[in-house]
Amino acid sequence: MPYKRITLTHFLLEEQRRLGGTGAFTSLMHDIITACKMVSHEVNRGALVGNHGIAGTVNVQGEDQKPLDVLANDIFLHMNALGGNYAAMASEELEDVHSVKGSADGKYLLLFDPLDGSSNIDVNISVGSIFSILKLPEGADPTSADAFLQPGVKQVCAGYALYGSSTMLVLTTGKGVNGFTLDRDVGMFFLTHPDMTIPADTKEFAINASRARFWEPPVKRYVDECLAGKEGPREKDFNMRWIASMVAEVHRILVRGGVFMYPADAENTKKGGKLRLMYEANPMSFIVEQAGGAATTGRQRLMEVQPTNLHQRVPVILGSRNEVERLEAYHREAG
Ligand code: P6P
Repeated sequence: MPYKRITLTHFLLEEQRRLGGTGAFTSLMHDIITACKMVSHEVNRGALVGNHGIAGTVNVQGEDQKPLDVLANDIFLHMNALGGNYAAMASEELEDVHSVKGSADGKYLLLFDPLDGSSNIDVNISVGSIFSILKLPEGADPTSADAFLQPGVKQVCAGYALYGSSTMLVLTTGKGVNGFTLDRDVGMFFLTHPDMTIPADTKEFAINASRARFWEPPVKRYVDECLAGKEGPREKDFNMRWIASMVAEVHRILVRGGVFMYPADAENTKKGGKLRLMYEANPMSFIVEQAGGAATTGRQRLMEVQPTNLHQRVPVILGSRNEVERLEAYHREAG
């Protein structure tokens, strides 16, 4: 019955009542929800309004910005400042911390990748927004990046919006993972994927196989065993996926299991890896762990990495728990 559906706003209010919250959290989530709806609208208009191509600017990562990268970043900065809940924000698209004017009592810090996978925009493949919320530490200076340098276990909330065949918002506040689908006609997200859980085993792995020549031995061993199929040591056939959009990969894993790998390799190890710890790896690790999966650098639980830099990169292996643990064992055996 469509009219028995629960909106995301109702879901958050129920959470607030259950946890005895003050409403600040519900209010700050509302601003993120609005930002995601606005980005979804812009992504879906695509080439009709000149949102393809490049913006002619380069971000702090040294990557060509797409018009939608810039627009999504501006939307997140503006919409999330209005509620006065955040003392400061950090974005993949900004070198430094973005202080929020006039939010003297802001208790939270927001970190986000406003449009992850944006190289897929022009070819109409799913992209997403990733966000992570930390508490502003007591007495910390919100204008300093140091206030943000907290390990992933300190996150109070993490989520992503996936701009795919439907727009979904997937969220955890540390009590499991729930997925919501945007009903454009009503303009609301409705609960469609309650209590998302990742199967512990899988037959599907995701890695950019064009980097095989750079892989470390434990990763090469794992992938070779998957490719060996039934006749190999795993005694089952595997499937491979690579979308080059982390949000889409993680969502597939939440829905049907799998393992996603962007490991350290001979080419990226000097930079620390490819993906960013604070606003890609940490929020996705929180979500994956809350759904019963696991997330590691290969040598350490990702959410226990102590950050040293706002934009630091990190190796990422996450997904079905038994597969991630197998990869960790291979890293240990390799020494
Ligand atoms: P590659 C997108 O740029 C991203 O940060 C992730 O979303 C994605 O998983 C990865 O990089 C893709 O990297 O090297 O395959 O283009």
